[in-house]
Amino acid sequence: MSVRPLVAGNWKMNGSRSALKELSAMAEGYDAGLKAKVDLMICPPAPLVFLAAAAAIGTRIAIGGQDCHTEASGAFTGEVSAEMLADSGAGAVIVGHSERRQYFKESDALVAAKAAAAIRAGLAAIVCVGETREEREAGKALSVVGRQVARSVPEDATPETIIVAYEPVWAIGTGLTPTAADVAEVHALIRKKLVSRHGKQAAGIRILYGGSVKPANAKELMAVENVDGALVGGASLKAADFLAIAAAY
Ligand code: G2H
Repeated sequence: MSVRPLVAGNWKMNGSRSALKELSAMAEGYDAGLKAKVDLMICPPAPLVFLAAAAAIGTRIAIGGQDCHTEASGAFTGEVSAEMLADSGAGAVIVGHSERRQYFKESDALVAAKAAAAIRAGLAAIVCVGETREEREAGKALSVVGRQVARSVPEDATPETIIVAYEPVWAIGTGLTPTAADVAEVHALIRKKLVSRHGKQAAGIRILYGGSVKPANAKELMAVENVDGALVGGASLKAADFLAIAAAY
């Protein structure tokens, strides 16, 4: 099955209203040639989602959140629900990013509940998985990622509701990337797990690679089988870099 690729930018806790000029520059550079090949999404910090979504109207650049609560509303001070993101104009939300798993102790079960909340709100959930350096060195990368996929992706996943992002923790923000062969091995495993649990339609679920994706390595990474796009952190903050990565398709 041919899957339309997605290049999604995760701005993390970076950016202010002035950063929206980068979004405008991305929209300007997202020309007909690129639009024919690849979908684009930017996930700014929560306070910018509404403004980014307004700025993105008519550009075909989707806007996503970076996290959500499992409940739609209630006494959860400081939290943002999937419904609120949808109401602000988001079309997707990242859940289970390794920084959430590591610093906020998010479990697979919580990530699955957040993904289910996203679907409830009409958002696509970008479910992140990935092994630590210790796990890779111990030869456990495939078992860890397989377990995370099985436990973090909700039962009713479809290509419209779920995107999986493989982000080896040791590659995030470090400049290190796995070899193309290692990426191929993990993405093949993720595809196999998705199809065995969610049926043939799961061949259409996009599996993104994330972790130090840059213009210089995007072509090689995006050419790997079962890599249906990228989740880009640092290099998504500047329009020129982000567009160069998208152009790798
Ligand atoms: C991984 C990635 C974005 P970076 O976290 O999700 O960040 O590209 O900066 O490694």
